[in-house]
Amino acid sequence: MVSSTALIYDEEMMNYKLLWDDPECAIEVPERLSCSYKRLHHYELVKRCVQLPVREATEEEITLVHSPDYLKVVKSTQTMDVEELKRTSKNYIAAYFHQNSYRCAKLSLGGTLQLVDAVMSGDVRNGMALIRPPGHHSQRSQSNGFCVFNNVAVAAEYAKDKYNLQRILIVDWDVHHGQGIQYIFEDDPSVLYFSWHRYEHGSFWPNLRESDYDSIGKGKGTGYNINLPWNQIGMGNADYIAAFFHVLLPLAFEFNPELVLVSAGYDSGIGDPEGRMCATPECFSHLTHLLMPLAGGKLCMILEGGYHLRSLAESVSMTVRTLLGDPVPKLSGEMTPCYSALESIQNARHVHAPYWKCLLHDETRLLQDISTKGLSAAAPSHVDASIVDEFLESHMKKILHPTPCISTCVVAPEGHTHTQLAGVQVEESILSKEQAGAAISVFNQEDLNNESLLISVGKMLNALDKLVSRQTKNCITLSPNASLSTAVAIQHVLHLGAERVFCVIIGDMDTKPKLTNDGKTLLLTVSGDKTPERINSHHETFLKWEERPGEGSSFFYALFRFILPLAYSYQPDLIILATSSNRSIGTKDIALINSLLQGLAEGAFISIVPENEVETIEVLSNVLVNCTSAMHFGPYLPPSEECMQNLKEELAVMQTEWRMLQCLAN
Ligand code: Q9C
Ligand code: ZN
Repeated sequence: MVSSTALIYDEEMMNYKLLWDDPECAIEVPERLSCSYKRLHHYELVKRCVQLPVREATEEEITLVHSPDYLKVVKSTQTMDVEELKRTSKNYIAAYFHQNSYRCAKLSLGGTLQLVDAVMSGDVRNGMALIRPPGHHSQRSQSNGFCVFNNVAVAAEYAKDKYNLQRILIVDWDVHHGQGIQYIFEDDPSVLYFSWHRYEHGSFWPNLRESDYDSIGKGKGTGYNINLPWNQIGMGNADYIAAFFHVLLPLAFEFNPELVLVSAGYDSGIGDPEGRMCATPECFSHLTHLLMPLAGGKLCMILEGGYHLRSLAESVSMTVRTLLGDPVPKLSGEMTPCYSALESIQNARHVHAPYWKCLLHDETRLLQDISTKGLSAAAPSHVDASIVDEFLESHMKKILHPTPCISTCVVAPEGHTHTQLAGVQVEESILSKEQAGAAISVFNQEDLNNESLLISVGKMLNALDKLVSRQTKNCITLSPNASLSTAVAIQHVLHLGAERVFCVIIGDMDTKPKLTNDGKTLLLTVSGDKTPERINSHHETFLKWEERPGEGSSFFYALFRFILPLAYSYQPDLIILATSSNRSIGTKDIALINSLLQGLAEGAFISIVPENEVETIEVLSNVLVNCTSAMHFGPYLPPSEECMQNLKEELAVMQTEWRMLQCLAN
């Protein structure tokens, strides 16, 4: 099982820069690379990655996307003097050439292809290419927006050819529209392109009509181009996560890609002079984490923009940390998307509904009169870059905690052997008198005579102590009585001072956990049975969900439409995922919910499984120990009418309180 992360970096790509005065291009500086790399060093991330050398892309590779004439022009800049370079640059929009531009552009593209090869061959699981020049604005015969060759577009064509891929997802989280990528794949259904971008109704660069939400692709590619224009600056963590839940992720999972390429621009992060958005560095951890279950984990991050050096470097570091499988820091800020973001989300969902099954369940409607239209852009509030530096200095200290030295605590019956669990810490001690006393309220007399149960619960309580004090990243309990262990676990973590515990119960439990009515627990039950009565209005919810017969899955719909937005709204500090033998969803679905919930509560997660559920144990421990689930979900199977109806009813109740559930502006 590979679990390594590749890092592509070569300081030779710093050997070009702007040689004349041009305020528009002045932000694209060589230090963008060295600052990012230094920060990775600072966090000791470089040595944890597999460092791969760059190489020059060949002419054949370049012309997978670019015209031979354009290649000739770029090549000719090698021998130009400054005046000629300046003249050539002026033939394009927001572009500049240097004598070394051609060489660096070849390394930048070649480095990208090295990453694709490493990931596709299985040498590494995922990786990041720290490169310049960036690529996503460049077009068949044009340099544009600091981009020379379209690294990501060539990488997609290259991967299609070399590895015979049918479906590639490109996620462009740079704050600018990658119009170059859109043009190249507009009519190609094998490449799903998603871009969010500062747009302001077209008043922001590159000021294109075709950057709006209604450019959905052409011909056979109709439905495979997703634009999410931001019509206001200041979009933040909640807006980005909402865009992922309500637009990108359902479509991406339905598309079921074989490879994911990210146009990873960090000008969408806080402090960037171009983007003027507010997303903090850990947001990029979450975005990365949410993409990791796709394509069996084959995820390539390719640097695009990012012009606030500190913000760029921190966000790059958060991305690489997450690729390596470190716990994802809690997302800061209010988890309520803004009105303008919801307008954009609503419209993007509406125009794509005819092409994607998973969008057909909800009512979608077009918002014709967008609230911010006609308003002039907010008065330019000049944010001093150094204020952001100071903010980031303290912010990162606040959100980053040392990674627990134990990865996974295992509570298993005596003599249990399980390959995935080899080498992780196994709890040995049994239930002490005091502990039994504290947990006693959920035991009955019969339980107290059940020695194997007492031993299991005793070990679990020790493991929970380690979990709450963050000595262990997560925990898996193989229990002789999962339902009772779950009830004890909830009680114990509250006793240890947990403030917000998100409990997810898959299947039916005999012992009903005792819940407090103080907001300290949020209970979600996913079961095939009919809905019991709700007692604890906004802190208790039941989802009727059944796996449908046939190849494929529908569970991701419930995840992105309901479970994850609920969890992100609640912002738990601990998660309990309990599975019973009597469950209505498949093992893959359990693996997926397990993986995705790891993005919350800094990974403080306990999984409770019946000890005889061998397959579930295998899958869960793989996710917990290796932070991976090389899953392939197959096609999207729409859920039954009855399940959909139930989900809608739950949504109606819950979304008044939990704001990330909302995907309509009005
Ligand atoms: N004030 C990349 O991020 N200038 N390119 C826009 C608006 C061009 C950005 C001017 C920005 C190009 C890769
Ligand atoms: Zn950009």
